[in-house]
Amino acid sequence: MRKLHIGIIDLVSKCPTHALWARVMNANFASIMPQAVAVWCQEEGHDVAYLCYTGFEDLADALPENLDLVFIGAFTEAAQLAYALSSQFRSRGTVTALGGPHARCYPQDAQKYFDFVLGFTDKSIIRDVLAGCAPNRPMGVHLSAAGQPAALPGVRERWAFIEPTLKKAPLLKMVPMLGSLGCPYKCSFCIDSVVPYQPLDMSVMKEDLAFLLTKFKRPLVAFHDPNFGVQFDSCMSAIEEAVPAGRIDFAAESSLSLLSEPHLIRLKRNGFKALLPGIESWYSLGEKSHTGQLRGMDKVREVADHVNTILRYIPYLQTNFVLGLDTDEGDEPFELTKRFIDLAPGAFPGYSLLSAFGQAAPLNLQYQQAGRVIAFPFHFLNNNGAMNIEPRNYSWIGFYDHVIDLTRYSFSPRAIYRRARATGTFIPKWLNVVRAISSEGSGRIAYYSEIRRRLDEDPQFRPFFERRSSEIPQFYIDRIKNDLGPFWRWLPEEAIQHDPDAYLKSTMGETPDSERVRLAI
Ligand code: B12
Ligand code: SF4
Repeated sequence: MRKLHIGIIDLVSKCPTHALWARVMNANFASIMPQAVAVWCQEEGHDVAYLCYTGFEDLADALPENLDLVFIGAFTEAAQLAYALSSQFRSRGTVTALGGPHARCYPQDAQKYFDFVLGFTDKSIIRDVLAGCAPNRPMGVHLSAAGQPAALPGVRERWAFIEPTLKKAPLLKMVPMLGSLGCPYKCSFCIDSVVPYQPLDMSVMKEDLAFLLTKFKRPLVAFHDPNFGVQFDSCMSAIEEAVPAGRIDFAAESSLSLLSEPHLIRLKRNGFKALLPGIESWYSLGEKSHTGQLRGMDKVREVADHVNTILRYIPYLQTNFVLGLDTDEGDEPFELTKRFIDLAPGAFPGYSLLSAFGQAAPLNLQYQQAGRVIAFPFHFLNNNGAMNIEPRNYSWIGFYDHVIDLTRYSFSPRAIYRRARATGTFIPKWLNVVRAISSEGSGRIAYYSEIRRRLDEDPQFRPFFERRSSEIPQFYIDRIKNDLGPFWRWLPEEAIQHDPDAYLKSTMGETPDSERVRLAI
């Protein structure tokens, strides 16, 4: 096979940005898979140019012009940028392949704009793309392995791509690693609820940790496991065998049910500095938060207690909530979250608006069946730019009023001050303040207030939000145009739209209920 010139782009940002938080953190959010794909392509004897796009690079010039093949990794929020890039590359004769969360969630849509769309990806899938590297148009080919890969290149093998990416991070430098894939829990809204739990080879993890100790005085590792620590003892033993106590700092997403006090003692001893557990709801998902049948204020007290215990061991804690779940009704869920903020002031609250990412989760089929999914352009589907499911128990105006009120409460000067006081060490204190005063706090309050105002005043808003019209409000189109800047002209006109019910149609051959009858979910 001839030697191919291959480009690999990891779209961490969906557009150019100047935000302080992005400057400090985006390079730390690089994905593992584009680096793994780069390693595999090199192993097959090809030339690779890799770019992690953090929103500060000149995308037009960052890669060589004469590429045979380009792989783009994108979240759904970056889909429109990815589509525009693909059409620019195709115009130069480059074959394009899309992988990552967007390709997994919206393959039918992505096939219209890419020659290859990749779901679960292992080395043999990449070999297939390399061997068949030719345009597939108008519809790209969808390839997916039967499941998650059994092994992935470790840090040592990915280092040639990690190092230049971390050079862009001015302060914290987080090395992305994986200890496991999938999850044994079954949270119905989650992409991993149907992916079997699978630990990765601990000897690779040990080698990688030892390798990192040769590269940094004090490495910082971010585990990308969907639910870190499911096999807690073997994972901790591997760390203890490879790392002298406290020489590496770690961050991980882990569920509350795994964070018992004995586990916290061991996590602290082993250098864990940041944890991101999901609470999601005060009325459901008790298994994950280890609160069983507890509901409402009882669950708030129990979880706040647990979170305060965690904060005695772990300096940085983000607690994740989903707003707009079907189990929520009236003021209570929002008021309960405020009480939680009062009772556990040191935790940073991460809010996600309920979102159905295409075929990410089985539950999305039911939302589509019920005709509740709204075709907000992908650019806004990042858990806060838009909520693409009509809330079951709120009007849109009522819902946004609650979301704005809760966001204001969470990022008020009083809450920021209490969070800073309850956080022991400098970097976590500083991160919490920057997040609160930049895009996540004040930025979101301003954005949600604009949406709320337009729900009253913009004649295009309510019909679209209520699925009475499929015409995307000009407000959203103008934003995409503005954000994409020079790439706007490469975005195919129809790529602003997508079919919000494509998953349902692909699996059941059904159209959603055109009479808009609500099904009980
Ligand atoms: C770790 C994680 C993060 C980390 C690291 C992100 C990163 N850059 O990788 C952090 C905390 C930074 C993060 C941030 C966000 N995340 Co996140 N995150 C996850 C999580 C928990 C695990 C993903 C993971 O790495 N798995 C391990 C890899 C190996 O498996 P995989 O993702 O399934 O990938 C397979 C294939 O998709 C493919 N593949 C993946 N990437 C690529 C790239 C190429 C080029 C190719 C060929 C193939 C390929 O190969 C893999 C092996 O089969 C998932 C939820 C989950 N449980 O999976 C959410 C998830 C991916 N995140 C999600 C979201 C929405 C976000 C945010 C927008 C949240 C926010 N509002 O800030 C941001 C966006 C960040 C960004 N733009 O980079 C959504 C994505 C939905 C979507 N369609 O876009 C998910 C699915 C969670 C959800 N809500 O359901 N996230
Ligand atoms: S515990 Fe987390 S990763 Fe596992 S299914 Fe639930 S939300 Fe998904």
